[in-house]
Amino acid sequence: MLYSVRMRAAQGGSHEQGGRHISGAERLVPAEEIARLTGVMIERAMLHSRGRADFINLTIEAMEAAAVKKVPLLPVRTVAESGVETSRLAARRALAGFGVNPVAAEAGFEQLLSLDDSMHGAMLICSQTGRRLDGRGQRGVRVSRMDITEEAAYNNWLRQNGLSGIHVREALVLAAKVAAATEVAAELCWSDDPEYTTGYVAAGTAYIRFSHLKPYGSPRGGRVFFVKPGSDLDRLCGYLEREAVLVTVPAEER
Ligand code: WAQ
Ligand code: MG
Ligand code: MG
Ligand code: MG
Repeated sequence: MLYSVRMRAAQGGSHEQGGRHISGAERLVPAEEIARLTGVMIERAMLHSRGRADFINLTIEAMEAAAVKKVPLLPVRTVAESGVETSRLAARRALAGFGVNPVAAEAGFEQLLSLDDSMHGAMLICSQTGRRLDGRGQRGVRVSRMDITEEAAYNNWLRQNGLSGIHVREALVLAAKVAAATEVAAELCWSDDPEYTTGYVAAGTAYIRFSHLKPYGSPRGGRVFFVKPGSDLDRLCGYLEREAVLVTVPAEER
């Protein structure tokens, strides 16, 4: 049996009461790991660089093991650009390469940059028109119920790719789940953690990192999922929010 363990933390009350989002985490683990993991999650919420949480929601839920879907990690590469403008330009090019209309990419950047504070989830934006599709406002769509299959193999894979740290470790898992949705053309993301400037563009074939998608010190970040026209949004949200996914390390890269 696997358990979905989810934490979300806010300041100034709960997310529902309009509290400011501080941090969140999502894992899928066997029973014996729950106690240690929840301790780590709570510590993280209390000591976060975005501020001290005064509301923490912890959810632990058993998942039907037979319903767990497997998807592979995405091949990763890094584009090192020292400036924010050059990084964003390179990210726009990557989005175009994944079939996102430049008008929609522009709208995605604008919507991310105009957030006055961080959202809890992601915005769904049409990959052709740039129109916001989810109608969830500041809450957005929260991807949930995912994890890596084997920790040790993942650690090796990260090391081989020259990657380390909690941000990239979690983002690669989330991006693999999102990119596996046929409705999603591409994802654009950067962190809301002030000291973390690296962001990425991901799609079914690649996860491309850009070293400066925001200025150092900015607490503004977010995620945009560019959705193909004509997609079934209920099916997509059901998959992102509720279907359990284990992300696997490709056999030839262990
Ligand atoms: N589902 C949907 N959106 C989410 C989720 C989720 N589970 N978790 C976070 N977000 C959104 C939300 O709007 C956050 O404000 C925003 O993303 C940023 O979240 O080096 O750490 O956890 O390759 O701060 C990317 C680069 C790091 C990693 C991203 O995001 C790398 C990161 P954070
Ligand atoms: Mg996070
Ligand atoms: Mg896809
Ligand atoms: Mg964060």
